[in-house]
Amino acid sequence: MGKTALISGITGQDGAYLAEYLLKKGYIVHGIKRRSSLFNTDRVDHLYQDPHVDNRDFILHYGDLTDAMNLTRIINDVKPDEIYNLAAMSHVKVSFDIPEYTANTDGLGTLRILEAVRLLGLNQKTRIYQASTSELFGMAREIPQTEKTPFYPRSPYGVAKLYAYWITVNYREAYGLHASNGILFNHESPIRGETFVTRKITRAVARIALGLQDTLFIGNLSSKRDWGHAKDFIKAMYLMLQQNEPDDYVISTGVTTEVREFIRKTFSAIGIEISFLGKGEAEIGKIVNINSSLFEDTVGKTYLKSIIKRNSQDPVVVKVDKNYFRPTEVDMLVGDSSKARQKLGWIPEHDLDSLINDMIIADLELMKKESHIRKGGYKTFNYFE
Ligand code: NAP
Ligand code: G4F
Repeated sequence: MGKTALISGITGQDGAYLAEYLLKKGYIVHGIKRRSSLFNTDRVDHLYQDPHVDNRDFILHYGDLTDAMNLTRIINDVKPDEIYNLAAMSHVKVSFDIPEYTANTDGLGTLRILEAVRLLGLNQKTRIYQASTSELFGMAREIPQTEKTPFYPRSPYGVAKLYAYWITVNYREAYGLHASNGILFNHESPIRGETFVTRKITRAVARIALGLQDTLFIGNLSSKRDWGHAKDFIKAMYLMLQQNEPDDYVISTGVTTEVREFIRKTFSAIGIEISFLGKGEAEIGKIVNINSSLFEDTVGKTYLKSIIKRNSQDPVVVKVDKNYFRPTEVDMLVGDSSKARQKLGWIPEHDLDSLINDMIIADLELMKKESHIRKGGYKTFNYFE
């Protein structure tokens, strides 16, 4: 018999990759999805199995991290060997708009899962992974950040996750739960939420290349992040729950990059060289060269003429919009994941260039569909979030 895993946040980026990974390992995967007025299972639709079929190994349950009774019932029904608590209101900027909801979901939600496992007497059976975050380091007290670096969160999201981190440690120490925190640095992918900065950039660059959008409006260009690939990072979650002892681990690539550089690299991956001019809110990103053969290879010959024409009329493709700035910012994150590499044997397979490549290729494909839809006379929309 394979193991049984329960994933909260299965419809999110990490939940989808983790579900796929565990299914390949022979797990029966249960997931918690929220009720929504539109289908919200895009990222796991390829794993979906008809509920009328026997012996399914992928099963979804309606639930919400703010509903303790519902979580307790699901955990009691499933009696999982492993719980991966990935559900969260995960957007740092949005957490300033909905701080109480964020605290409830990201902070108390974790408590609800831990308490359910304890009350159901599953302490010895069920191992728990808590999705902690490098946002805990916030105004980072040292460079690079390790498991021993003091926390200094800078957003309602970071503060809620701080509670979740410590309540996980507390349940481990108080009740002997096999509960581990993965302190994951930013990880991205072609299925990253569209409003996180990397995906916002790769989508916008693809749209600009295809003539669907003129400008990328962006916030703080100078903040630095340690960006890895989600496909690498979910493997670390699994590894943590295979250890004899629970523990807390930093998961990161060890390389930090400015938002500005991420934008430059993304354009460059499709043959568009841009340079940044000006300062603060007046900073702009301007096309300085187009490598026609690289553009043709990556984007397609059909689109070359229009990008050249557009460049001759208006080469400015990036503008700063202060609405994307945060009340308090995390300026710089870079992690030291030596402990995970040594104890878990975790080794990431992607670097930043391969991540960007993966994302821009996927977004070009996606946006080409939109381009065809427009050419067919139908309406499509720009989202500037
Ligand atoms: P994501 O794409 O935003 O997915 C979040 C998931 O949580 C979605 O399935 C979402 O459901 C679900 N969710 C939100 N509120 C919920 C609630 N009240 N009850 C039940 N489910 C709820 O996030 P991700 O990037 O996969 O990240 C996974 C986890 O790792 C999150 O806890 C995040 O905070 C943490 N983390 C992420 C990173 C990163 O760089 N990606 C780094 C460190 C830590 P819907 O699909 O219905 O919205
Ligand atoms: O992509 P971001 O929104 O991610 P952020 O805030 O680092 O949070 C992500 O990583 C955390 C791990 O450290 C996770 F815990 C969290 O759940 C989430 O996945 O922003 C990255 C940086 C920030 O400094 C932000 O100010 O990019 C800057 N930025 C500049 N312009 C922007 C924009 N961010 C967004 N979302 N949109 C912009 O237009």
